[in-house]
Amino acid sequence: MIDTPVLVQQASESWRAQADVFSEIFLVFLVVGTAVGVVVVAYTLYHVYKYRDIGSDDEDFDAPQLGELPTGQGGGKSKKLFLSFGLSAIIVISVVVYSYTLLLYVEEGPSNEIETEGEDILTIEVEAVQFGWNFEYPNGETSFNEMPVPAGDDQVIRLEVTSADVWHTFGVTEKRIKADAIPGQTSSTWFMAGDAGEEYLIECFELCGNAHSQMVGNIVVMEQSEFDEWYEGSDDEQAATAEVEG
Ligand SMILES: [Cu+2]
Repeated sequence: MIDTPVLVQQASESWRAQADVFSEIFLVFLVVGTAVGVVVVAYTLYHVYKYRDIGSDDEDFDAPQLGELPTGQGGGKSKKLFLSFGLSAIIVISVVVYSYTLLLYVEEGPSNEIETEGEDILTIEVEAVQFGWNFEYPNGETSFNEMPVPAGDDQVIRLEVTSADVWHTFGVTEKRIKADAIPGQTSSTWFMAGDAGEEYLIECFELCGNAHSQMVGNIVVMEQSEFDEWYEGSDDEQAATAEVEG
């Protein structure tokens, strides 16, 4: 029913987006929960029908009284009890192990092994301020409220999130990511960039002041070439702006 080792194996082969992991957990819980529900309700209804009051004066029928515990009738009952407890335990433990394994994966994120190979990981420092988002890239490039990232299904974006003033929370619903932004501390999260041309809404998820609701930004997924142009070219732009201003 639930094959955890295979899932872990898939996870290590290519990094799955957090959003996919959470969708899968939701689907598995929906299916398992529905299946258990259908069995329990069907079994209950069957007994409601089987033991209904048909008005017969069957002398053998020993109707249970209020507060009376059911008595065992031979080996059949204890077998049933054992089976139902056993099945419940197997289902519950499988689901716990399965979701815990996936949550560990989400928590850990792309491994250091990949990072040292320099493979497709871009780390962006996120600094929350009242009221907006500062992004700083490895080459010192900065951006406010717009987070350009290069596209790619295997492009991992790692975020190191902190705050310059009060507590905020960096969150992107569509990517299923959320990280506290706390002054003097760093929390990390990550996501897969995905397709070019997409934009994802960044919101502050922690009430942080009177313009909290306007504390929004965008992840802008660009083609690699477009991103490189922005990434390498905007120094000139800044210099140009500085010249004009100066
Ligand atoms: Cu905020």
